[in-house]
Amino acid sequence: MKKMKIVLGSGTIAAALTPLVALALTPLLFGGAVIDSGAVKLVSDGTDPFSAVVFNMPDGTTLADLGSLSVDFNVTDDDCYGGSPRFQLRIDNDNDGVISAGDKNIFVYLGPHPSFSGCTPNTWTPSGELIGIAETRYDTGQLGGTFYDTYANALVLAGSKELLRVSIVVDSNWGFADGEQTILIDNLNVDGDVFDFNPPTDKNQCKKDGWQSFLSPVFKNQGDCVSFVVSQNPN
Ligand SMILES: [Ca+2]
Ligand SMILES: [Ca+2]
Ligand SMILES: [Ca+2]
Repeated sequence: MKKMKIVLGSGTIAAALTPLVALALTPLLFGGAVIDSGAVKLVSDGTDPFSAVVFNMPDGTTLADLGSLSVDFNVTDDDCYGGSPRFQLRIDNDNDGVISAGDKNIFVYLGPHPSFSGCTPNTWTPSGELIGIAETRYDTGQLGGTFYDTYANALVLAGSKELLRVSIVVDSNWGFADGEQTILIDNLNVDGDVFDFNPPTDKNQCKKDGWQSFLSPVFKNQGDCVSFVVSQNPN
């Protein structure tokens, strides 16, 4: 569920006047991640063993606040393996409000349960909604839980803790003879913000900080984004 901070004035209807526009999340490419034909190509190899798309979550977001999480993925080389690909939920376990050494991760594995390997190659596969599922895809080992855990128990262990960062990770180059694993991702949904990694086609996509969410091309500001849309749609 999106967090909306509503400050109630004393006996007034201040809340009704507060614009209820949550800022869009901004995806950050990490390691060998690149935009490729309107998707993100996550490569794990000798150069970049760990590739990811990373979202720093708004201050005060708890694990329980995360209302949706899903992605379409396509294993192009070689397979799902060794817990890759996965979502990685960074929990502020030391309660200091920032990324620090005392944090812990919950992992949410993709691919066929329970091995999380044997993915169908060169095929777009939807993860389905991962929030609220009963399937034991949540690895809460770092928080004192188990490798095969449920969403419900992840909430028991850390639901009220701050969720600092959501990442989708590919890092199993070590598991393959050629030392390389490649997975494409698209239509990534993090807490209701859906990223299709396509360029903007409408000026409205540039507004309300929307310009910050585009990775190919990258924009300097809203005006830069609007100019791009206009240039692509001269009529
Ligand atoms: Ca911390
Ligand atoms: Ca390979
Ligand atoms: Ca796309």
